[in-house]
Amino acid sequence: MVGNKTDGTAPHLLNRKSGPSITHFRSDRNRNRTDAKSRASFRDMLCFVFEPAPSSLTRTPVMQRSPFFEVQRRRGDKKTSLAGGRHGFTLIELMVVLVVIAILAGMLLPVLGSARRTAQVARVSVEIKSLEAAIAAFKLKYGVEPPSVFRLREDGAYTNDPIDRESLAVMRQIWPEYKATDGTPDLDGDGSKTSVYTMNGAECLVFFLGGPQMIASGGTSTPGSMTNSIPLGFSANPTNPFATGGTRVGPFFEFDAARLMDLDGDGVPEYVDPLPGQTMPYQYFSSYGGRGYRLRDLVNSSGSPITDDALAQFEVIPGTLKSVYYQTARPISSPSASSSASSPTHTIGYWNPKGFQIISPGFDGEYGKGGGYRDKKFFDDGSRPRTSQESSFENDNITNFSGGVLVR
Ligand SMILES: [Ca+2]
Ligand SMILES: [Ca+2]
Ligand SMILES: [Ca+2]
Repeated sequence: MVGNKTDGTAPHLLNRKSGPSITHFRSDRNRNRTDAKSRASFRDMLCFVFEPAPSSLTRTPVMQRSPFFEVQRRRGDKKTSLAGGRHGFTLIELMVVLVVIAILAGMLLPVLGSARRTAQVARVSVEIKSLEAAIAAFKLKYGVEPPSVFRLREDGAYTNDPIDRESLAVMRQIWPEYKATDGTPDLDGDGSKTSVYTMNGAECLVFFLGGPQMIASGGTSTPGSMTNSIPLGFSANPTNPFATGGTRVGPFFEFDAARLMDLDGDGVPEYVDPLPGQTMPYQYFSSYGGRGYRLRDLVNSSGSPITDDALAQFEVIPGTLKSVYYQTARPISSPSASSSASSPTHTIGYWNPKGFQIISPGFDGEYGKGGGYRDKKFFDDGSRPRTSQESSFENDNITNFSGGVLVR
């Protein structure tokens, strides 16, 4: 077998090694025989190494049975034979590769997750900047920033209620030629002009930047279901700004319809940020051109104003943000009834004291309680100690005064 293999499989090897001289070949005949034998033995060893193992010892039955590897093997028949019959990966090799991939993936996934989170926060920050620009455009047109509490009566029957009076004052500033007591068109299209809308800050943000078509009949808390809320701005007719059609002013912001929701079901939508699965809206609070954040903006869940300073909390939605943010631990030295809703005193120490605050609840959908915040640190607001859970709710909030996430 050795001799046959030697003579039959590698004559070129012998010819090349034997050299040009026949004499030389003959004189070294014996030695060449020995060399040929040893070369044959070496080739046998190579064959032993590279020959496929007997089927009973094959350690890759799954791969060898796999149609994929069968096809690959047939395609590679020529190459395989030239390479001395080498076959595919062993199971051990495959497992090692898988383990290495798993380790690399384990190292990479947190980095990718962190990068994705950073990108999502950046998107919210950019949107908040866009909202700021929209508010600036609104102010450029109308001379004032949108209020953060507003009541609109379709029948124009405003009362002596603080919110009614304040809303009339806002409309006189924005549309001085409009006679609010004449009422509005049937904004929600329910067939009657009796609807009353008391808007909190989140709703004012949508209404004043989007226009009267943002009001819909009946609401739902599901984002994306306010299908008939269309941002078309206000009528350019100064005597009838809530009319539909005609030349428009605005909209000042292009709302994504898929992110409009109506948490309190009053027909005026709120707007949620683009974080995945977000269900709580941007909050908006105006300082009324630096005159101060006001108690009149504190509307409770039933739409009534909170007039007691002891309840001086921005509880727009129950269980959520209870105050705008201020920079000192206790800006309210002695909350008392003497500091009433009609004489706001909370002008010292707030963030953006001459502007407004926009607050996203962040990834956890929780605002926390608001209040004292400065230099990546939360303060007690004076009413009760802030718990670590309350702080954790606020740590991921994204605002227009902290350069992105409230606390990194
Ligand atoms: Ca109506
Ligand atoms: Ca609403
Ligand atoms: Ca939060």
